[in-house]
Amino acid sequence: MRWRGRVYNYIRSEIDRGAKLHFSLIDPEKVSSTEELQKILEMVTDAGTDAILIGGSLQVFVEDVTNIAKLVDSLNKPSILFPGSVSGLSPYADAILFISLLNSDDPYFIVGAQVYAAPLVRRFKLEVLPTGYVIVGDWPSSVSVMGRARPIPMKKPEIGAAYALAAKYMGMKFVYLEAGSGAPHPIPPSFIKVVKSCIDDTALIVGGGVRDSDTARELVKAGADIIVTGTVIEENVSRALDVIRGVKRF
Ligand code: 1GP
Repeated sequence: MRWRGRVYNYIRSEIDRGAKLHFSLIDPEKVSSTEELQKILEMVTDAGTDAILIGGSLQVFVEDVTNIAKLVDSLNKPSILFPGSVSGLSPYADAILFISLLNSDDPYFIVGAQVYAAPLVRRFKLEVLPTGYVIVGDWPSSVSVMGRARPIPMKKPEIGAAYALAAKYMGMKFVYLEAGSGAPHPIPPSFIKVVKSCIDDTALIVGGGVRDSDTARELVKAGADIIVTGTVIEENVSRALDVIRGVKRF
């Protein structure tokens, strides 16, 4: 919890000095053993990942989230909750992406779950990172199904930009464009470019389907400030390390 209260300033100052950031996503449901996870966390940290996101689309056990947050603490990287539901909250993380799934058809995912979570977030004293979450893609993903989203077609960046602008005007500090975990394709750079040109200095997070360093670099070149990878860490950690190094060398 040593990063608590300093996470936003750290991210903001890195972006302001022109750096691009990488967040490693750990899904508690996919962790096979603590030893294995410890090894992976050490590798992504050594490669330069900037923070560890903890979360998944399904219900999780708070103990699993807490165990991951404690491991991250020992590596001195910020742990940031990325909850798929209220069950993803733990008092041991540094911060939380307090997300509103803006293009859900169900008000529960726009503000309902947040109302259930807010008193816990306060009680746990988590640092809050207000985030407008927008699902993009021409395929169903876990998050679009679970969140009852109406994903924005890849060929309609102007709609993505309108959502992102609305998030900015509502005071959100981050916009997260999500293609879905394990997406067949990441969001195209042309889409990112249109969105970033509208929201200026609001931090733009991009994730879903990023599996190699060249793709990650194209996304940051197009305007992504932060790249998130999850699946490639689970499936091919050496490729994940290439992605991290590619983003950090940009
Ligand atoms: C999912 O954006 C993240 O929420 C990461 O996606 O698992 O495809 O890397 P991947």
